[in-house]
Amino acid sequence: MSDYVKRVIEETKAKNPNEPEFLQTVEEVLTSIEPVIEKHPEYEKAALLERIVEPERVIEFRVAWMDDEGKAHVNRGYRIQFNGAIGPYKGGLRFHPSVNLSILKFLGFEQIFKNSLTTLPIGGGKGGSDFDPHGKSDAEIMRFCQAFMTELQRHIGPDTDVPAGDIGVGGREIGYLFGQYRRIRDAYENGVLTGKGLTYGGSLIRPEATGFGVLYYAEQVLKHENDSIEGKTFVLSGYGNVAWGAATKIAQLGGKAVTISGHNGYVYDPDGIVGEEKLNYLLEMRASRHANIKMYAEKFGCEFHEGEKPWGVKADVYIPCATQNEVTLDEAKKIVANGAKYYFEGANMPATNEAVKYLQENGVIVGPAKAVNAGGVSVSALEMSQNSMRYGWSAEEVDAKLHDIMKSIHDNSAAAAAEYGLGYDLVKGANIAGFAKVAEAMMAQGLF
Ligand code: NDP
Ligand code: 2IT
Repeated sequence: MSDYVKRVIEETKAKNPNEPEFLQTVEEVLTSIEPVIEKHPEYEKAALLERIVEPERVIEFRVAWMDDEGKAHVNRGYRIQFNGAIGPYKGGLRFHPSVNLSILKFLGFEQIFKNSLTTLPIGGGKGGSDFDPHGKSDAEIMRFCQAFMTELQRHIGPDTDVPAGDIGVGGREIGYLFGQYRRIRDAYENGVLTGKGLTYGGSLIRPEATGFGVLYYAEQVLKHENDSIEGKTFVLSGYGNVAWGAATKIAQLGGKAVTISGHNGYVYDPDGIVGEEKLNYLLEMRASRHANIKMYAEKFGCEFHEGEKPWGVKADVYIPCATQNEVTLDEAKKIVANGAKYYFEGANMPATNEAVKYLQENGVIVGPAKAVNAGGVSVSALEMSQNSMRYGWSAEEVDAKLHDIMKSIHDNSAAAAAEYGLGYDLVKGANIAGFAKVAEAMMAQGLF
């Protein structure tokens, strides 16, 4: 390994001992871009890697809100403005009890390279709170979002930092967040958030974008292998925004998703999660106060595997769409044993680094998160463009642009890997292609 890369990984570990998820991503990205670092000795003198692993700004704040019984609660809010070299900070907000600095720093770091890969001018950021939306009433969600935005608003803006959704933050939450931003700022700056409703500046296809993008990327990979989606069986985890979009597009392309999952287990539906009734039910479940994957099994009479993950189910293609580290080495072994050829990351960092390595070494083609799930943030950037123009594109126009972007992401990743003699390694290729643009912009802008 290059001495410079090795040193920065060690220093980052020493500086952030309590941030395992962040360190996992740093190790993955920095080891992937080694050949670029070797080609550019000037990066070490400019301390480029030391700078890129350090967020430009970390904001942490108190969020106090009142429940329906009049009891006060306090949560912690965050926004990580990780890297603004190629555009305003851009990335989602996650509301989940597991949220902490390590999780948001891994997501923010990953977002830098993902956003660069989209070919669009957006920097990397991420935020959220350890607030748990499960079981909360609509009024409680609204009061929490208002309290969260009361502080966040002073740090963001359409040209500064543009948050969006992630786990626990969807269209409803974005609406409440925007309402509070508008009330405090007294300006119609709707480019400050993406994933908005269609009546106040949202983009068509943004709700579908991440899941559709996953399949548009997958199509490129399968084409490369002289293969196609039609007739393939898919194992998915999650049942939220990304899993819904992916299952919808799989059905449209003639494939069949046979599993979905939540925190408490997975559902096996051998007939496939196809047809409007089932796909709409995913949306209903996700929006419900009592969201629980078991509801699907009961409604459609399928097997529910309590406390289990779906990776032992046999399929052609595996697409994790829930959360980080849901595929460990043991689970990667199950995927390989099932004879799978493809694994695409809908969620962010769904696998450990050793699991990814095992999949690749055993002939599974891995599409990494920062490439595969970049369709969501891509259409977010298109939403920003439409807000600036004060004009909206049709669903067909946005969908066509999304398709082109996902193809570029695939092609640029494959070309970057080939350029460095790495074959068809889409993991290293995505890191190299994403890093190259940010590195050049940082070098051009001087020491900062
Ligand atoms: P949603 O909130 O819509 O859905 C989250 C899903 O993940 C639910 O099925 C939830 O199940 C499950 N889940 C969450 N936490 C856990 C956990 N600790 N263990 C097991 N299951 C869990 O989120 P999204 O669909 O938006 O996000 C899913 C993933 O995709 C995340 O990794 C996110 O970062 C990533 N992503 C999202 C994008 C977007 O545009 N929304 C864009 C790119 C990536 P349950 O309710 O039972 O906990
Ligand atoms: O992880 C992600 O890319 C997102 N949650 C979407 C971010 C965005 O700004 O649309």
